[in-house]
Amino acid sequence: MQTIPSALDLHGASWRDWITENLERRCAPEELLNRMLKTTWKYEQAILALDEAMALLGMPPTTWRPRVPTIPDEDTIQLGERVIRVLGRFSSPRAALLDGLLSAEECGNLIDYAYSKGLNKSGVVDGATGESIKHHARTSTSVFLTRAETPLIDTIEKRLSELTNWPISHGEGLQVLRYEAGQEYKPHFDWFDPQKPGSANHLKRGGQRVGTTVIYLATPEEGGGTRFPKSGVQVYPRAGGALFFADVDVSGRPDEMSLHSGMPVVKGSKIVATYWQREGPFR
Ligand SMILES: O=C(O)CCC(=O)C(=O)O
Repeated sequence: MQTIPSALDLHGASWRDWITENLERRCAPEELLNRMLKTTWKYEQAILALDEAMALLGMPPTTWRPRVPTIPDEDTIQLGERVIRVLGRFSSPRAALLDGLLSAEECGNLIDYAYSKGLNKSGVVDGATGESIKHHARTSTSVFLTRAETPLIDTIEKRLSELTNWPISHGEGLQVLRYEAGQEYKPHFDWFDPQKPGSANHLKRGGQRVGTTVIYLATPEEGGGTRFPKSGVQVYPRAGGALFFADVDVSGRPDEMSLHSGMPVVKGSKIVATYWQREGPFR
């Protein structure tokens, strides 16, 4: 009979010893998880291994579990009829590149709906006041859509909630953005800096932003990648695909590695829908 290795043994005895010894030394499980995710450990396996070790050591295993949106550690994710393929995973920031999140028809219908509402020059949050201001760092046009504004938007939000295992009530509405040649969004964080006065009102509306999904609705002919300058990772937009990334680390702290940019479009138009998830219900 074949025995299934325990999660704790998945990466060999030295990892098993490292995990148990550090837990015995009362290191925070979140810190260990952060370190493990910078290596070959996958998110869910690392959590299982920590749970197993804590159970072996007689510690209550479920009290520490991180509360962040998470995409299952699988190559293919089936949600109802839809099959979503995971094309890539990155550990810092924690991110997954997805194919087939939306059908071509859904992309087209969402674009048409956004256009029917009208797109205006995009804004950025002013750190001092919290107001949305126009800024040379962001040159796209965009429109905010409220939660469940149409049956299609409701379907997409439910899909994203199921995919990331995060309540739909914690999601902000979608924002549809259009970039023409030369337009971009320079490096920025999606999280609100708790040190800046302008963040207070935003944080009151559901806490920190913990997850971002950039859904690619239209593929530009050239350029327009989404780039993480701190890790050097860049992904290229393909309509129907998406890039999920966590804005916070597994302890819920803003992740500096999540600095990202929408690179300038060189040719054609790039259209995306951005979906942000908060730590609590969004009001
Ligand atoms: O356009 C992109 O690729 C990224 C969009 C983005 O950074 C954002 O909406 O926060």
